[in-house]
Amino acid sequence: MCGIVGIVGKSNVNQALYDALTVLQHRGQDAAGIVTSHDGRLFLRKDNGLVRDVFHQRHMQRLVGHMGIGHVRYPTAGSSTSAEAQPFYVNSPYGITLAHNGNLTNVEQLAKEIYESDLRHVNTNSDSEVLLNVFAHELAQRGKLQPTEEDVFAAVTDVHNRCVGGYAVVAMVTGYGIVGFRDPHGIRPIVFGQRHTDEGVEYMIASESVSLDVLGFTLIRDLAPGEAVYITEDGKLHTRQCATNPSLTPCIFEHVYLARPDSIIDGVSVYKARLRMGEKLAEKILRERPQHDIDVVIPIPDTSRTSALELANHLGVKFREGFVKNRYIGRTFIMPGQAARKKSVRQKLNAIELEFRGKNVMLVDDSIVRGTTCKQIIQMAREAGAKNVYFCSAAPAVRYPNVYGIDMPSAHELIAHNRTTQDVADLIGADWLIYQDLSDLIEAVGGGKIKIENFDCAVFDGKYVTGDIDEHYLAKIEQARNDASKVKTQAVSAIIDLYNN
Ligand code: PIN
Repeated sequence: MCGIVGIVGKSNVNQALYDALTVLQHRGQDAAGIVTSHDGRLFLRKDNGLVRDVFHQRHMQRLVGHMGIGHVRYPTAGSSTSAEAQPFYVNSPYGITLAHNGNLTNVEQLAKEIYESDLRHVNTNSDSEVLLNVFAHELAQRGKLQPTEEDVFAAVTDVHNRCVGGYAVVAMVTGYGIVGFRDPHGIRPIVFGQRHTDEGVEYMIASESVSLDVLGFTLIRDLAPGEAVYITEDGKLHTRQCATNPSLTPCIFEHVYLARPDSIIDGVSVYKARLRMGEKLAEKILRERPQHDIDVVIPIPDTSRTSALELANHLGVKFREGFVKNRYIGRTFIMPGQAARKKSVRQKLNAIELEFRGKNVMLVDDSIVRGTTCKQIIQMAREAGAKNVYFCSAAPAVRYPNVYGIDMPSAHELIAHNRTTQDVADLIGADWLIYQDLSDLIEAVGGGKIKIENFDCAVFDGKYVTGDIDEHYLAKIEQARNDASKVKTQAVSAIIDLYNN
């Protein structure tokens, strides 16, 4: 999962890009980058680290220009080296830079084509650099000295024809404009909006609407699946459907915990979706145990708080803050390797004993992935004196890997893979475990005012919407994506090697 942003403004956009990336920081803490364009020149700064650490005064001063793009990275199939921080750059045609959120599932085939047919060199293991080269190649095929919006849209159509997977992209064509586009299934989110200034209208394209809000832009809308938006350097906006057979199947996991609750994705408020998740969970609890003995509902901060609150309301049970989070420690899952992950939970969360002593507590989390964190949290609740520890997951059991750009563990690392609810309850040490039903999660997200019927729910049901994922592919990523290979930063090349052997 990554965050992307692009701005075409009326004055220098460096500060606005920086601010937007800070707002999108939850989507990736591994690396950050900004590139701007001024007088036909590019200015780029990218490195590993948080936005606040990557950009210093001297970098910001150099990032001049009225348009630019930015990226925050959470490593997916790629590696953690600073060479793989985004945006990526190719000099031909025009000088194109690109930032990508998602993952291409046919990257090995594309990498081969790029090398053997397009005669292009790719210098990293990142599928985003592959995507950039496909786009650059297709734009170059138009053979124009000055690309028009028709040329840019035709190149996006060709990208759709060649690339498979989840991708939300912003790319800057130096001296011409910024294009944003979304894969034909609309798996990853991307929105655009505008703000009025004395000098005229400015446009922003971003992963989440919250970055528009915070910078005073108004949301125009989400890009439709397969659609592209092109904003020329002089501020003219064009949109076009570039895919032949688009269908909206957005990633439901964005609503579970990836996105900020104050974002609106495909017209759905993430916050409201989470409230509805809590309501659905309460209904399930009442169905399973109408005579339950829950004394108190306690969220595991922060994401689950919204659902936990509504769950408690619907049960008519007290909602209490039983855990305090140290906000100065990074998200647990950014730690490479199991040992570090285990160690950090206690550094991150502390229990308020008086909320646990002698009580039957219902802990609520957004999801159970590896199960390592929640196991320790349940243990902490017991040590704080809880009589019974029940556990609720606002998402269904995560049983399958993600292949569209969320850094999920491989199947064997998922605690619920090939296990029943009771197996998981025993393993994490819960006296009672309740998972959200998938139909309820779909209803919670897609059943509000804006109706969405189909989602990418592959992590729950193993159905991959791009239709190209088979046992062979999953076996490849199983090998490529274990923690060791991530640390060794060889994931994509491992996939390519495995494919070739
Ligand atoms: C919470 C993110 N959320 C917490 C990620 C823990 C699973 N874990 C998924 C729960 S937040 S475990 O966004 O950082 O607030 O299954 O590995 O134990």
